[in-house]
This record gives sequence, C-alpha cells and structure tokens, in this order.
Amino acid sequence: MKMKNLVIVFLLLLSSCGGTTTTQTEQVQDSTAASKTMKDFAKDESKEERNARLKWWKDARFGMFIHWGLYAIPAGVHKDSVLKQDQIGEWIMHSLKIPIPEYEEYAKQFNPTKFDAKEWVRIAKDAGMKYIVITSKHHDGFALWDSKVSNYDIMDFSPYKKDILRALADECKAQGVTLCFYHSIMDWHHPEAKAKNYEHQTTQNPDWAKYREEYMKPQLVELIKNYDPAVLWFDGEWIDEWTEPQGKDLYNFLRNEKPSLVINNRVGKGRKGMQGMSETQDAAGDFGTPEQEILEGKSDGLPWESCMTMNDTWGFKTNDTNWKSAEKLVHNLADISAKGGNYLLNIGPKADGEIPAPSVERLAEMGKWLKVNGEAIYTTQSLNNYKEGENIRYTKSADDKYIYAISLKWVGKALNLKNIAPKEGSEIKMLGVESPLKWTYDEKKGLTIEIPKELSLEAKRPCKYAYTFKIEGAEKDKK
Ligand code: FHN
Repeated sequence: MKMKNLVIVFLLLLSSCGGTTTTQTEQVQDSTAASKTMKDFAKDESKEERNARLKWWKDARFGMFIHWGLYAIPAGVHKDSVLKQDQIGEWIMHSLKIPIPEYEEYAKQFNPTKFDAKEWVRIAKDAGMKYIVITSKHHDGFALWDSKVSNYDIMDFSPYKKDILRALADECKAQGVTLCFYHSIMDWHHPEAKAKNYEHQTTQNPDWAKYREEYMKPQLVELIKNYDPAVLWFDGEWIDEWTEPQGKDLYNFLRNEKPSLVINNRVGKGRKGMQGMSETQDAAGDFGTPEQEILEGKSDGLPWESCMTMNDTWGFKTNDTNWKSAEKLVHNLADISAKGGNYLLNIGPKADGEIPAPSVERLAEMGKWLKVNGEAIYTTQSLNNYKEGENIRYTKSADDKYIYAISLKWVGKALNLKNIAPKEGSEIKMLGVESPLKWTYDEKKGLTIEIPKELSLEAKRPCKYAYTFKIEGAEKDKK
C-alpha cells in the first residue's frame, strides 16, 4: 500500500475518535463506539459557551482574506484565452475548461521566490487586521501545505518545495496575528470529487463519500493538528454532492478535533446565496458570510462577516485594476462595525509572492486610520440605531460607557446629533485630538459639538476619510 495511503489510514484512525461510516453520499450514519463519545457541539454547547468561544473573533472585527494559488500564474490569461472582466481569476481552470494535466503544468511552475511570510503578516498587522484567512486549498484542489494525504501539494508538485502554511503559521505566532484557513469542499482535481466538465449540477461523483471520508477529512485533521488554525472558512458547498447533514457531521467532527474551532456557515448548505446569512436557526456553522455585500442592517442574532475584494477578483488577475478607494474601504469597515459584523478584506498575491502595490497602499491607509480610530472599531458593540442620517455610524464601548459617533464626511463647523444624550459635564473628544471639544445639549435640538477652527484645514486633522467623536452618554431612542 503506497505511503500516502498508509498515512490516510493512520490519520483516519487518529481522527476516528469521531469516525463515521458512509455508504451513500447522503448517509453519514455513525457506528463506531468512538463516535458515541463524540460530543454533539451543535446541541450540547450552551449560548454562553458559544459566545465565549466566538468573543476573540467578534472583538477582532477586521481580517485579511488571502486567495493565493496556481491561478496566480495565468493571472487571467491561459494560452490565448483571456478571462472577461466579470470572470474571477481563481476560476480560470473552470471558466476556460482547462484539462487537469494542462492545469497541473502550473503546479510544476509554481515557485514564489518573493514570498515573505514576515512581510505579509506585517502588512496585515500594520493595516489593523487581527486575523488572516488564507486559501489552504481552493476549488482547483492544490494544497499550499505539506500534505501527507495528497501529492497535489506545494512539496510534491511544485519546484518551490517549502511549506507556505508553516511559514505563515510561525510568523503569525511571532507577530500575534491569528491564522485561519479557507478550505474548498468542491474539488475540481480529485477523481472522487470532481464532476465531468466541472458540471456538478449534471454529473454527481458517485465516489463522493470516499473523497469526504478518505481525503477531505484527513486533510482537515492534518491542517488542525499541524497548523492549529482558529477558524475554518469553508466554501464550494453549493455543489449537489454536498448536503446539510454532511455539513452538520463535518462541523461536529471538526469541533471534536478542536473544540475551540470557529467554523463559518458554508460548512453546511444553510447560506442564502451571496447575502450569506443562514436560512434557519439550526443551520450548521457559527457565522454568516455575506460576499461582496454588507448586510443592510444588523443581524437578528447570527454573527456575521462580510468578505470583499479590493478590485473585482479574489485570485490575482493582471488586467483587473478596478480598485476600490481607501476611503470606500474605511467607510465599509465603519458601516460593518456599526452593524455588529466583521470585515474580511481580500488580497490576491502574484505568483512570485509579491502583494500587488494597490493593495499594499490601501491597507497602509486603513492602518493609519485605525491607529487613530481603532477604539471605535475593535471590541465594540452596536447601538439599536446603528446610524443617523447617511453619514453617521455609531458603535459603543464594551463597558457601555462611551458612544462613538463616526462621521463618514468632514463635519464642518459643528456636528449635530439627535440620537445621543451626553452625560452632564462630561468631556467629548474627537479621536486623535487631545483637547476636549465644546458642546451644548437640549432635548429638542439634541447634541451640538463645536469643531475648532484649525481643524477646518485637512492637514490639521488627525486622520482622513472618517472622523470619530467619543461621547460619554447614552442612546436616546432605544427602539
Ligand atoms: O467560488 C468562490 C470564489 O472563488 C471565492 O473564493 C469566493 C470568496 O468568498 N467564494 C466563492 C464564490 O462565492
């Protein structure tokens, strides 16, 4: 039996403290005694335990999404075919129906000599990002780590032969950034997972259960045991082979491997399309995943994280230069924070390991803004009314003492707020400005904060893009 198969058996045995037997794609019945000992986290975990487990993640608010892999080599162009503007780079294998042996040629070229884990993690940290979610394996099936379960990985198939996830795990630990992994359930490369011509809707793979039990789960156990990710961010769950019961089984299997693990709602089939929230309360997963959009208002209970590109593609594409402005990205972060969500902002590094300059510039701008305004973002909670008018977003300190009014536009000579009652005699400050501001308050007109004349000069202001007023007080209309 080939070495890797032995390893699969070993990992299966290792993880069979929560093993399952499967006959059909659908069935995930469980017979082994070991599974009797498996805790049913979805059922047995109390609300308090769940909130405690997710607290670090909710307080973190802002993370870096990294889509990196073989697709960064063609970067949107394969032979003489060019992806259209609305065709995302990481889907080139599917969009251009590239046969597997042809696509594997990219694995034989993948050699990111400019990859610098220290620099990547520094860029994320200096941007104010508290966690990183990198594509351990995207839909094309290529593994960015030293997988003993598969040879379609960075060690065996590419000339680079260095474990990228190892380097990132060590650097994240060194710099105090939390490492998390994206992992695709759909796999266009694995013979027991892929569909004919990528059409999962028409040709389900009869050996899917084998792929799930003998490949996907062992690889996930490998990732947990060797790199200790804090979050597993699943994707590619929309294929017909995958079902909610499989999602619930996988969720529990993984939580038994690492009880503190946080898992997104794409582990199951509960997601409502790109809006990303779960259809039902009992859908598998710990948080909703709006994609390329922000919830219109606050969530009715499910924590959530909006993932977004800085241009129009997740994986690097040479000709995609439709970059959002730093101002837009800061405003998104303020809006998402006021609504109680997290922001997972994507970068698509080039094949040589360099992060595109437009991404680095925008992240540096966001970092500068967060250095001044971070206390209005991290570890905050929402008001009942998360906004006032078009330009004001509110957050509240964890101890309920302070309200932060974030103005997405410069306020001019004075700022008037109707929905806040300041504590008598308390100070009001603009974050980044030492001296307290003059203010008046009356029931009818509300709170009026005077802005010192010198701040009318942009150069005198503590930051750009948005301005935060720290107010000791309470929300008036709690409806
Ligand atoms: O197909 C993927 C896509 O490549 C990318 O990974 C995004 C990121 O959330 N998710 C899927 C599209 O919904």
